[in-house]
Amino acid sequence: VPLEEMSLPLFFGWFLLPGIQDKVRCTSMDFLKTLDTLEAFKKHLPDFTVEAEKEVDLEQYFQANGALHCTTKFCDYGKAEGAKEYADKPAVKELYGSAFELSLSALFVTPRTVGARVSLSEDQLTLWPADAEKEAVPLVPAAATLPAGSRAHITLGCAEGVEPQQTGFDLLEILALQQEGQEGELVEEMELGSLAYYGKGRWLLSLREPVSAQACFSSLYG
Ligand code: 2AM
Repeated sequence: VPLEEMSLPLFFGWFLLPGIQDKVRCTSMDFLKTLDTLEAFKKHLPDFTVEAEKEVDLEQYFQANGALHCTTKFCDYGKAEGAKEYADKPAVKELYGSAFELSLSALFVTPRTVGARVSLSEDQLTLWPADAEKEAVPLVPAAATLPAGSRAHITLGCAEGVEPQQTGFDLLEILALQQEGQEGELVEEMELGSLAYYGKGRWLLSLREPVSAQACFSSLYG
């Protein structure tokens, strides 16, 4: 990347503090460990992998990398549409470097990604780009009708060859189904919350107790 394009970061977002990163990673591992032993998961395994496997080790299936964060705006060093406008927003300038409490309300797993849904507060929504959901419309048409902040998530892992930005699309797909009135098939009450199946290998665990995660609003140059 040429130096003159380096004035804008790769992305802005909330970066989880180290202690809470470990906690979220452990919670996610526990969930994956339990999920792939459930009869219901085994029953729907053909929806999950195209290969005629009898079992899948979800902890191996997903690769995690980097510090846990919730992206607000992907800027691509200024090349992404609206990057400069976002960086110039008064809220972004004012709140840069501030601490926040993110609320993680659900975990979800698809054949492509595993992630945590972040339920943004009114204050946090001031940092959310207006077009975040609309950008997803070519892939998830119903995203146009979902409320701002619906795409907010933390990527916890991706299957081989899958880009992290897929996590947000996978979340939007599940939320679109919910909005259409599909509650998912309630599969099991787990210790962490209730697990529902949305077809095509999509699982959502609504956390009984949302996880509160301390995070710093900042950016990554990469
Ligand atoms: P993520 O937010 O779903 O994890 C660096 O690649 C970070 O920017 C990742 O966290 C990634 O996905 C996010 N990202 C990459 N490309 C993106 C895009 N086009 N739109 C939104 N976020 C993107």
